[in-house]
Amino acid sequence: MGLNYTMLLDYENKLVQVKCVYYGPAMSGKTTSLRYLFSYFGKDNGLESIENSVGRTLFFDFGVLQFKGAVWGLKFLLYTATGQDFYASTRPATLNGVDGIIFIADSQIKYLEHNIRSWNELRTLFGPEFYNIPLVVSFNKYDLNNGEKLDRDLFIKFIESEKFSHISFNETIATEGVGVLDSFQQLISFIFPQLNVKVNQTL
Ligand SMILES: Nc1nc2c(ncn2[C@@H]2O[C@H](COP(=O)(O)OP(=O)(O)OP(=O)(O)O)[C@@H](O)[C@H]2O)c(=O)[nH]1
Ligand SMILES: [Mg+2]
Repeated sequence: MGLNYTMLLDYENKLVQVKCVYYGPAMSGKTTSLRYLFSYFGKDNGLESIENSVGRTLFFDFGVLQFKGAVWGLKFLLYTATGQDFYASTRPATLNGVDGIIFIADSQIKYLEHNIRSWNELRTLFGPEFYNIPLVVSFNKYDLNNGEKLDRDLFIKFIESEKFSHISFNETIATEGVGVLDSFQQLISFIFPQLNVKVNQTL
């Protein structure tokens, strides 16, 4: 299908605008991760979520975080794609124009297949361009010990990580915010390799 990805430069307002999407299987912790990020930057009300009555994402969550640069500002449009297959048809629209992806995998071995299915869907949506998109894989729910953990190395091998221009892996506990900021920082450094971006102050 071939989705576009283009960074937007707004010369008038001196803003670089990028779009990042949290993607992954249902219930892996995408919304929780993005909520944590917004609350970390003191923007608890900055995230719009379209949810059903039991807190599952219907279409997406969306919010904007803006950071100051010396001359140019950075504007991040942040989305989560719904993990529920019932709404799968909305995922390509959420991904369109994406500059970077944080793939939230579920660390529980029993969800290996869900992770793989979601990953394969993502790869199919992009085709060969997939490997050029900056990507961070977060093995989330790392705190859960009620069952075997996903074999990280096996997953990394399965996705043929060596094919990517920019990919990294980390472990997160979204409910406690552990590793969530690291994933975001890592993605930024992939998108802006030349910049030493420190996202500590929002506009
Ligand atoms: N123990 C634990 N629970 C988590 C973690 N991250 C998320 N959860 C819980 O997992 C459930 C699903 O989290 P969500 O953030 O709604 O998952 P999602 O990926 O947005 O789900 P969909 O929008 O339905 O695709 C919630 O009950 C969260 O509190 C984590 O790191 N550890
Ligand atoms: Mg969600």
